[in-house]
Amino acid sequence: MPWATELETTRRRISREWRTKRQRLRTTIAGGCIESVFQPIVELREGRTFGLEALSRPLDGCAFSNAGELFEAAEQLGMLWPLERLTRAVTLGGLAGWPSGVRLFLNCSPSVIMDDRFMSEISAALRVTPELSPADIVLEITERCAGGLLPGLPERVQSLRARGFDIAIDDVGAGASGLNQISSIRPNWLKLDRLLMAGIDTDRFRQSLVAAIVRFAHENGIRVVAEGIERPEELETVTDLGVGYAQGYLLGRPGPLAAGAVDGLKARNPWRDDWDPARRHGRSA
Ligand SMILES: [Ca+2]
Repeated sequence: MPWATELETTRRRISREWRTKRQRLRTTIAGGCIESVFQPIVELREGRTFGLEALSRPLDGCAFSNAGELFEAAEQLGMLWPLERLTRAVTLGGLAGWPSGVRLFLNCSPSVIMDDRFMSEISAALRVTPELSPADIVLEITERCAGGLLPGLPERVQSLRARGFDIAIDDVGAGASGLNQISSIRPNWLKLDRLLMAGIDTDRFRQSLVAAIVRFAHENGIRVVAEGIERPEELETVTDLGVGYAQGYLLGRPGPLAAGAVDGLKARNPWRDDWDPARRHGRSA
């Protein structure tokens, strides 16, 4: 086959695949084929559930098999706004029975936060959501959007903070969540990526790195969450390093929000039996 013909065939195939993917995405969004599940974020000093991160995943039978594939397609096709609008609506619309005093951690892509519709939309949603006010919500700025720091993002974040929201930088230590982003956004929270945490109990180098982050956070009034904690040894290590909050399968898997779900999640935490916060007297960040 001449190369020009081969090129044209490839171009048409790719174009067809993108059209199909776009159609699958439109169908998913139009059909509302998303559910929200919630994973606990535990405050380590007292061993209590401090917050719940809302995670969205496609329903069974959806055109996408998992959340990663779904959000990747939305980013590629420039459709993050309608997808995240749907996930926020599903999350905020399903808060009946929300436990009082527990914060909601909500993922938002930088491009969505920068959309002029974001502020008015989330404000309107909260006006009809009696369970929560902005002070109960931590907006996690995710690194799903490639391309680094968007122009105007620090100012937009500042106006969200002025309205009462807390701001977290998500996935610190992975991908686009770099030092420049942290120094520009000045977050209230840092969420340390799971890749930084995996096996941290046997890695002195990463322990030293996390200790430095904790010191920096403490000096600047920033709270730190260790993500992806799966083993008691990892939990023990991050606690000893002064990390104040943790999240991961060891502390609770994502689950539906039902009455008593928080207590249920806490009761299933295998580390709770021998948890002794009294012997933890390191500072927390
Ligand atoms: Ca997150």
